[in-house]
Amino acid sequence: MFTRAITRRPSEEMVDGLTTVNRGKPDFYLALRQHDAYCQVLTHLGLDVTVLPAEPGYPDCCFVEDTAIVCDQVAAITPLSAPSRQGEQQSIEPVLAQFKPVARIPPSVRLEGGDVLQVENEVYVGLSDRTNHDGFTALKTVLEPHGYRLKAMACCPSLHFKTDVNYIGNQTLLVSPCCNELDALTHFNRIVVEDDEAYARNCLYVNGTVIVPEGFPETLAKVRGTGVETVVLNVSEFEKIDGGLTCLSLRF
Ligand code: CIR
Repeated sequence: MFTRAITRRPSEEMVDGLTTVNRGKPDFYLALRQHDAYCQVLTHLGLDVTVLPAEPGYPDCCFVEDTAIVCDQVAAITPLSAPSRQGEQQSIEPVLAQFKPVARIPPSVRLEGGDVLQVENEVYVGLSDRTNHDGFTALKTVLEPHGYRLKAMACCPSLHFKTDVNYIGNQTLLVSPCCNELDALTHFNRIVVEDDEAYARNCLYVNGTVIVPEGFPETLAKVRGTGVETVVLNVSEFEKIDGGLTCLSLRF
């Protein structure tokens, strides 16, 4: 069970956030309302939500998931790989330090939280443009002494591993067709989300409820078919800069 979350308000500069999609610029004021609704849902699901102010100079600052990997015993602060994002982690560290011991992943490696999928004590680290094998090894050094088992995963060509694979409870993953082939995931029940609803592979599981992005009816039906509770949230403005539901918070 999670008891806390950290989020950060989008910055007005989010209109210049990094993106690989062609959906136009985000509407900042609509993004603020969507962010409020997101925080309210987390609160409703029982989390004590710390909402940090936007960080000027960092258009992608609302995607706090990338700045740290938070486990029960420790939080690993990432160096962030995208040059325009390096430095976002500095203001997250003291906030996490209120709750956990923190360890810093060295800046010589590449590691972002969006590449790290945690299911109980199993930690899957996708190797992507943002996370390399040295980043995996550095995280392993921090987490293994606490009983976590880490596996490096070949990433399908997406921004982050969790663009393609997410846990929705009951030993079940949402996966892309490509990640459905990964041997290390075959012990999970797997629900394949086809490319026409690719964005909905990034659902967020919180304390027995799955938050599903609005506008993806097939995925919603598949998730509901597992019997889990669902909440649907519109995060269209974050989608425009490659951000999904998991990216918008750190949960622990
Ligand atoms: C980026 O490219 O870094 C942001 N525009 C999106 C980050 C999404 N984060 C995530 O998937 N964990």
